[in-house]
Amino acid sequence: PRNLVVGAAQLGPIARAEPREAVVVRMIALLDKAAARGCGLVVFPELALTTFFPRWYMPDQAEVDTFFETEMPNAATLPLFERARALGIGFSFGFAEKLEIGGRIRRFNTAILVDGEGQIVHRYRKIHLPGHTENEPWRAFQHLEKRYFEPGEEVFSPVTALGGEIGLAICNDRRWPETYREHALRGTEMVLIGYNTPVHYPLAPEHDHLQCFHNHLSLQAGAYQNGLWVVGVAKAGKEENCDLIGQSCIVAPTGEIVAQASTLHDELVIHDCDFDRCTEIRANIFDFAKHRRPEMYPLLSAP
Ligand code: ING
Repeated sequence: PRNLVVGAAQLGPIARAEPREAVVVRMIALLDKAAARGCGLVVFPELALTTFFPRWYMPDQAEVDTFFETEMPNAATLPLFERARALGIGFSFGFAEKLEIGGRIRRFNTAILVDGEGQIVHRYRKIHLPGHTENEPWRAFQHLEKRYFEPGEEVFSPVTALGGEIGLAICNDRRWPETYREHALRGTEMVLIGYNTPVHYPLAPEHDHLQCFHNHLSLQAGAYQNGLWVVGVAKAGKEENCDLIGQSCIVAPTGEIVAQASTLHDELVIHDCDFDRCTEIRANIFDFAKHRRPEMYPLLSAP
C-alpha cells in the first residue's frame, strides 16, 4: 500500500476586507491541526486567500487586481510555506494569479501543489470558467469569472508527489466528466479540487436546493468512473451575504464518501488514503485498456 493521510481543510467565509495575512493565520491553524493528526497533505479551497470577488462587477481593473497575487510565495503566504516545510507537510490551495507572459498581462484562477519541502511542484489554471463577462444587474450577485480570468491553457495532468500521482482541478471543472477521464487516462490517482459554490444559481433558482446533491454527485461519479481518489474542499458559509455550500469531502475510488465536513466554518476532515486502491477499479470494471472503446466515441474528443 502507498498511504497518504489527507486533510481536506474547508474554509468558512472570508470577508472582503479580511487581509490575506489573517486568512493565512486560519490556514496555519488548520495545518497545525492536520500535522497533529498525522496528515502528509492538506488541501485548501479555490481562491483561498480572499473573498470570492467574481460575485461583484468592478469596472475599475485596479480594484479587481487587488484580489490577485503577482508572485507565489509572497509576503502574505510565506508563513504558510515556512510552517508547512517545518512540519514536512504538502499542501494545495487556489489563488488569483496575475503575471506577465511575453509582454502581456495574464490573469488565471490558479491552484498549486507544494511538497513537504515547501517547493511548488505543480500549478494548474482553471479550464472551465463558469459565469459571464458583462455586468448583469438582474442577478442578486454576479459570477464574473469569464471577465476576470482567462481559461487555462495547460491540460489536466498529474505530478508524482507525496507517494502518488496527484492532479489538480478547480471548482466548475468537477462538474465535467472530461476532467476526471483526462486525468485518469494520464495516470492520475488523486484529484484535488477546491470550490466556491453559491447555493443560489440565478439562471436556475429551482435547482438551488440541489447544489449539495450536484456537488457530491459530480465528485463521486468522477471518482468511481475513473478509479480516482477525489478531494473536494469548499470555501463555505455566508460570505459577503452570499451563501456558499460546504460539505467538503474525501471520496474513495469506489465512489464512497469516506470523510465529510459537517459545518460551514473552518473545518478539517481527514482520511488515510491508499493510492493502490485505485486498481480495485482501474484493473477491473474500468480497465480502460481492456474495456474502453474510444473508436466508438469519436465525438467525445471532438472540439
Ligand atoms: N462556482 C460554481 C461551481 O461550478 C456554479 C459555479 C454554481 C455552477 C452552481 C453551476 C451551479 O461550482 C465556481 N467557482 O465555479
